[in-house]
Amino acid sequence: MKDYLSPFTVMVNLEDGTIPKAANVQQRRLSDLRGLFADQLAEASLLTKNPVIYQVYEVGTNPPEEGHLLYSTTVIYPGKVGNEYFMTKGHYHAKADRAELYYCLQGEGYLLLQTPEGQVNAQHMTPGAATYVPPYWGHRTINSGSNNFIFLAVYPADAGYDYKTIAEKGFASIIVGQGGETKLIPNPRYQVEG
Ligand code: M6P
Ligand code: ZN
Repeated sequence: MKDYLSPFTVMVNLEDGTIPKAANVQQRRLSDLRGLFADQLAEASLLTKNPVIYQVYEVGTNPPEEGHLLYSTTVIYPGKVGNEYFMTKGHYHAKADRAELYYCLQGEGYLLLQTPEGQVNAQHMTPGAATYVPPYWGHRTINSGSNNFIFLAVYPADAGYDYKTIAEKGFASIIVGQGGETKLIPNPRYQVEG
């Protein structure tokens, strides 16, 4: 007889974005994002404090196999490195044709997307925004507000992570706060090829 996985429910705490029964909790400090911020002097100076940039609570009960989904909440704390807002590392999917859905629960920020050729797209997210990451787009989230930016993400269990491309080339654009305004500007450290 077929071995069916039993349906289940996991609660997301809507106050703080945590998933108390998460199988996987990942905390990322600035040292885990070393080299990703445009202002390397500001990054080096803040590394002495090494603040927590974000936490991910993943419901990991599903096997990482085609057909299953995984889901997680991410809480990005407010802050900046130089004038660039706190953000996630960002990744392409190891299986690049796998899509993803983001749903904003609290705060405000951007989902920054990029094709392998360097075409960039920024989606503003506020509570209630359901933003689709189509296949092949690399993605990173950025907290452009002054409170926690919290969202739920749902993705194919076999999507996997390619962090290397972003670590080597970066994103073509960055999101900064300058003079009370949030701006999408070219990334001075973006590596076009090689
Ligand atoms: C979302 C999902 C997760 C991802 C997390 C943090 O919750 O996309 O798969 O792990 O954001 O992003 P990153 O893995 O780029 O640090
Ligand atoms: Zn993803």
